[in-house]
Amino acid sequence: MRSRPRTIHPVLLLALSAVLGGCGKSTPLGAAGDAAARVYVAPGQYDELYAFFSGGFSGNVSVYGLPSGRLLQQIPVFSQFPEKGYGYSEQTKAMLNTSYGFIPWDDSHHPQLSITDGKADGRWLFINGNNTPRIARLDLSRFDTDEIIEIPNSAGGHGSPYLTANTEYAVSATRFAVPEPQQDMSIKDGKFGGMISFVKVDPKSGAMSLAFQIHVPGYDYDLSRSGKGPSKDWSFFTSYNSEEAKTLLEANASQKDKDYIAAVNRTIAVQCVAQGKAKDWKTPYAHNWVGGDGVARTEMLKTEKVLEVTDCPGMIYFLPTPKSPHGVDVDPTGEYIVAGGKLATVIPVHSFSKMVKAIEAKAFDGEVGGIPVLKYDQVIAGEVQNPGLGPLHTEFDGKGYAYTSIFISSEIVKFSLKDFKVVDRIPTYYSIGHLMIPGGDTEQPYGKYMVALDKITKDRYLPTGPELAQSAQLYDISGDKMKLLLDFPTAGEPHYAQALPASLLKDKQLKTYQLSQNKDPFVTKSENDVKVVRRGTKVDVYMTAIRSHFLPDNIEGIQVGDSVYFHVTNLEQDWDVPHGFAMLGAHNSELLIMPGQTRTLAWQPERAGIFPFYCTDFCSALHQEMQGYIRVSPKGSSVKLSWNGGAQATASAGGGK
Ligand code: K7E
Ligand code: CUA
Repeated sequence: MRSRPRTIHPVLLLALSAVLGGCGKSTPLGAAGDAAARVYVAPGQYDELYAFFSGGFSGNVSVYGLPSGRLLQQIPVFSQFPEKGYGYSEQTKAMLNTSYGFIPWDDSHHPQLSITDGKADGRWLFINGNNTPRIARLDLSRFDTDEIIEIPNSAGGHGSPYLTANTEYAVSATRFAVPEPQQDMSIKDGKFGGMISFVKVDPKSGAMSLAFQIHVPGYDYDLSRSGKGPSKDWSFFTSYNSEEAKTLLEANASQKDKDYIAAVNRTIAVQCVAQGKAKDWKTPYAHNWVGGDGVARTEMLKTEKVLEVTDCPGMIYFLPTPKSPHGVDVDPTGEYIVAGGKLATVIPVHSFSKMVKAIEAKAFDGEVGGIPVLKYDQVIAGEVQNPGLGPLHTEFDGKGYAYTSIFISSEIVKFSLKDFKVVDRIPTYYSIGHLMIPGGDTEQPYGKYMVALDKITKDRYLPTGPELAQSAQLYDISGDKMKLLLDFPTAGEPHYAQALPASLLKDKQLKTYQLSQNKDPFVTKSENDVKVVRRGTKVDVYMTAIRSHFLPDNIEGIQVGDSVYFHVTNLEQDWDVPHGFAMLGAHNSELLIMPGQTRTLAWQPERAGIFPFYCTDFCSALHQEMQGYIRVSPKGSSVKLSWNGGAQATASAGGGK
């Protein structure tokens, strides 16, 4: 959630204002005495971990080194990103296609590293788009978005893209109940529904495909985690608003003492689908991916397999959970399912083994929407007393302790999974949402560090107008007591993050694209091959870039009303030598072209004149000389098409033959 205090119960607002009301300076800094030494990574030295942060409403992912907190990279995912030409170049535009058309923005919350044998394998990063529900897959040898699949029959893909224990599936749950399937109906009187989706991940290629969906009651499904070890067949989804309120949810969705965690047995669901128990629904959705030619394409799909809960007994149960739960997190052993009830006074911890017994014994408190409700006292392992106000998310250190973020009272509590007693607590600055322990959601936490992802920074940094920095904090969790090490601002609003040891990624980074392997349909592999081709009003410019010139760099015979495509191939085969390309007056961003890669900028000249273009990336001592001109003549002009460079050059333009 973009957690302004508006989601909070009025009574708790008082407590909130007590925390945030002043400017918070009364809280001592509380950093560890040796904090500076613990986070100092000397110039030229590498960090110990890569950390991937969601950008929230930036729609992207940012990459930091830990423990230094140094920003290493921003990876565009759901939002156009002019710095890299992402969503602007012809090769990348299709990544942002949806059934609603081209959507150049989303709200990304939950990065998930691919997992093999219970721990991060360094292959892919998945992340959800909330607003127009989507899941993206990024390749971690290139730090690039390779695939985005839209989730149909969904509104608000928040509980996503949480992975199953071996990356078999990524899941998604509808945050907003809507008519299922979508149709015109009264908001007040209409019966809305929810949808839980399972997206299959190909174990070799990572390619995603929608496997099946489960039509569930119209609550707000919030977050998810899948089981591990003994619980690996199960996925858990929190829901709130079991009141099914349609208006003023802050009060109307907070009536009941308990909402539900939905426990879904994936194996039974898969069997039901195989037995033909799912129905075909017809909601269009887009699947976008980068092909072997480096060009993104879109397939519009039309059919999804939807299971009704009553058609697949044993597939889904409800665990009553106080109160308006947000996070649901499964410990490394797969036994404990920890919920974060935003308005709850305790942290409820469910037991997987008790849940299985309760299902066998049919210990139900009736059912809702065809889903059996398990008896709370038959599934609860324990309740953490006095955790603080507004527990949200929990991660684990693999040594028997859980760490829960507490939003309203701005702190993290550490509790023992043996007796559910709080053993330590430490302030955050301020209003923590998620927290992250590297590997802390896997079977083998890396431990050592913990990161708080904060909503509000107030007085922590130099003020910057009405909007202040978003922020994260790094803690040392290697000892009994948590210790604050570092504050660092983040790009975008960090909801969640994941981290893994640098050794898993640093030696497998792609350094250049092989020019000889470039299969872009408009590649130019040598300066001999540069050319300009007109077909009617469409003009294709086959251009090359190498330190420190473009070819051709003079083109005449372009006319107002043409559609000009600059297909620029970077001929460099050295690491870290991208070239840029930008054109005066283009309704577009720059291109940023990696070594060996081709990128295309579309340009519609609107007036006659001489238009310069240039390289935007400071690539060499003569970077400022890396420029050229296009002559644009009025429509119907007799100026002949000509250019310089290349075996077929017909250039009469300056510098031509
Ligand atoms: Cu708690 Cu969107 Cu995971 Cu924000 S979410 S905090
Ligand atoms: Cu190429 Cu600057």
